[in-house]
Amino acid sequence: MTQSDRSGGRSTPDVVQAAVDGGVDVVQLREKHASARDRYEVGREVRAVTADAGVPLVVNDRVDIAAAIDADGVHLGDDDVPVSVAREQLGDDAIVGRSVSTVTGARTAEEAGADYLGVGAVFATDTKDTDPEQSEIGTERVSAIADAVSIPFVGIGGVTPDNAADVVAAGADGVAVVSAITAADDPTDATRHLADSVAAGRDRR
Ligand code: TZP
Ligand code: MG
Repeated sequence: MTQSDRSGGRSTPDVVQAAVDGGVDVVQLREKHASARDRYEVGREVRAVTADAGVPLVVNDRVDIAAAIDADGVHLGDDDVPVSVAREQLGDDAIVGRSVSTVTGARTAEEAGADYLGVGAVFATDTKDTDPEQSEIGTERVSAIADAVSIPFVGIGGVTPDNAADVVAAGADGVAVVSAITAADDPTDATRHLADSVAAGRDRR
């Protein structure tokens, strides 16, 4: 996941390249404060980096940008178009993800046809202003959601190499991060450490 204003002056495509080099499985383009034109321009560069590496790319919020840059899919939240609308516009093969923070929300998103969920915020984070009810849901909620749905999901929010294993051991299929990679001195190294922590979490199941 990228967010250029938290990338220590590095360009988004450069951070994505570093994360890809470190073994990231999926990239989400998250340029919350950028204009549509900037999202499109940066998105095209990120698309080139991810396509070269064979890494899927999803676009946060915007179905139109996802279509315009030929991304693999879109990631939607409460303020975005419904999953069914994105599916209709992007097609059956597109990846459509949904942010949720509750068991009910997770079940609803699964029924609506989401391919995967982003669950959080698991821990405290400065990256996103989350409503108090949606923040710091903790690993117990992660386990409850794992019991409630069968689509894959990633835990997000305050995830670092130190706690990613706990999120995965609790039942998440993986983790999604912003600052643990974008603000790292060495984003490639940080990605490797996250992957090691995720693997350790799987071993604890
Ligand atoms: N959704 C829930 S928490 C969050 C998003 C986008 C922010 C995650 O950022 P960080 O820096 O990994 O805590
Ligand atoms: Mg959104």
